[in-house]
Amino acid sequence: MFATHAYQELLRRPGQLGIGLTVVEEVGSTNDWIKEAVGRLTVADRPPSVLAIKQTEGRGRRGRRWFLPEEGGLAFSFGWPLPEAMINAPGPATLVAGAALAAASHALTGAPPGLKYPNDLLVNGKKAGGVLAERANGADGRPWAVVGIGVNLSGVPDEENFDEECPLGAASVVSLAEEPVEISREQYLAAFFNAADYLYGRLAKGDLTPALDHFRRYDITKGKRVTVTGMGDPFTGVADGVDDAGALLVRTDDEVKTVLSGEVRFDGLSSGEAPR
Ligand code: BT5
Repeated sequence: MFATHAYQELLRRPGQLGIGLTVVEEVGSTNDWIKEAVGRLTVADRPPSVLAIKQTEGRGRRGRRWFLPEEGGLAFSFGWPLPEAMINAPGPATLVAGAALAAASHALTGAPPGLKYPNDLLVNGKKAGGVLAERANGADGRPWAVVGIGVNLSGVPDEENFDEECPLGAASVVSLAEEPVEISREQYLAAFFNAADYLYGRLAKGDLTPALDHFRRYDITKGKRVTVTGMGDPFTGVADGVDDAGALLVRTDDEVKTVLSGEVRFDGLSSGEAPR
């Protein structure tokens, strides 16, 4: 079970994100749950957040799937009202989630994880968590970011979940607790929201700097040869970090490209595989 009281005690106040968390026993996708909740809210309402004990239709990006381990996994989502200035470019809201994920993981395990642009959480080159950011409209028509996060705290999904369609197998999936570190869902969730609350608060004021600092600290994309798809013709180059707007810079033979959307993979790997 999830100890809501213990979790609330760990939340730093006066936070906004993560307060009033709803825990649901079973849900298709926590992102869909938040989308529905957001549809009833206005920008003045407290951002909703939800944790699923069991998630049956977990989604990854671009139609891929996310499997919540039977035990030792975490699947949660929250809504964040997009500030006026970000309505057309919600990308930074995604980057912030990755930064908070890395900060929470580092604080609780004592070991720095890696972030693969835009926000895969990696441990020893294997995937331990991911972020799915979407958009939804509130009751007043204002857009919200809907941010969903899956983390393998101490368990990994069954190998039988992975097949040809979903190729990332046991060899490239990892739990945060590779070392025997006990991290509870309550601890992790509170650490995440404490970091996220600060970073999103700054972003709401137009300041992406603290999130960029975090991202750059854990960025393992920089310096790697990458192929970018989903932005017109695929192209290959060397990742050169994120710019001040949170876009990935990729140096090709003749120019520096700015990647704000699209799929980035390390060369030599097929889509969905984690880097080595
Ligand atoms: C992601 O997608 O990494 C985003 C995952 C977001 C999941 C959360 S859970 C709560 C919320 N509600 C939802 O419905 N979703 C969000 P992507 O980069 O597309 O990676 C998907 C790939 O990760 C798939 O191809 C799988 O092979 C692999 N995968 C699935 N489950 C995994 C797991 N538990 N650990 C590591 N890799 C996994």
